[in-house]
Amino acid sequence: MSVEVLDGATILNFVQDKEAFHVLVCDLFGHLDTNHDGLLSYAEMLKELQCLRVFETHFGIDVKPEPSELARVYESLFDQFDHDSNGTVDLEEFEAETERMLVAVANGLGFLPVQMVLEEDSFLKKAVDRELMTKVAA
Ligand SMILES: [Ca+2]
Ligand SMILES: [Ca+2]
Repeated sequence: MSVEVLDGATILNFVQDKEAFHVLVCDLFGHLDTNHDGLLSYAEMLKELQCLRVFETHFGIDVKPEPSELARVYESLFDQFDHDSNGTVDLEEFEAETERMLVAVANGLGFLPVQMVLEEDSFLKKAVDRELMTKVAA
């Protein structure tokens, strides 16, 4: 974990670099797909869903919910990913929803830089790393 400063543009630039974004999404998908069947089940998604919840806490949306309530939150997040409601998330659904969520976060941040504690493998950390690398290269 590290503390990073980022704003909406950091995230948008990252999402708009389609090729790099796709590679990372595939990477994360493969990482989550522990039984390698090309689909993410609810159990496999749970780790990622928990990261997304960390997000919400950062934005002060949430107060500590009951465990049963938490399970409902995870299920509804999973449903958001599972566009065709067949009980599993395929790569296409995963990429589309990840992009949508990141754009929503970016719009929420706007142009005001904020400080966030980021997990090493999270998308936001990669977005920040990427921005730093572009700046060094320029
Ligand atoms: Ca799987
Ligand atoms: Ca599905």
